[in-house]
Amino acid sequence: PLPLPKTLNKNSYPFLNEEIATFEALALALLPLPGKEGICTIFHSSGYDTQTIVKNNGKTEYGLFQINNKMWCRDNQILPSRNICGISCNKFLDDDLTDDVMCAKKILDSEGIDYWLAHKPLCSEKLEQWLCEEL
Ligand SMILES: [Ca+2]
Repeated sequence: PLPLPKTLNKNSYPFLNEEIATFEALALALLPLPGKEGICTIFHSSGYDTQTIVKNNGKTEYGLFQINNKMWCRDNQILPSRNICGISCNKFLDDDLTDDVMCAKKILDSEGIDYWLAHKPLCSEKLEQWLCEEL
């Protein structure tokens, strides 16, 4: 599991269990957004499952952050990849999130939060629905 960053005060999230608190910490560490939007975006992208692989429009997206093989990582598909993160896509399916977070930060810097298509419709405009699920 990812260590909690120093800035996270777990007492602020008494309703979150250990696992969710870790993802909340991850979202806080990763996304330049309030934590709930970040964790909501990750949930709707991969369901918190690091083994998620989705084929989408000729691209394949890997792992927790659904990082694609067209721009960011390289897999054994025929399509050439720009492989901006310089990494094998399989590295986004393991339990070590360090490389995932590094690549996701590059994506954020380059494309912004809109890379994650779930963010706008589900975690920005309709964030209240997400908050309700925790009651
Ligand atoms: Ca990894």
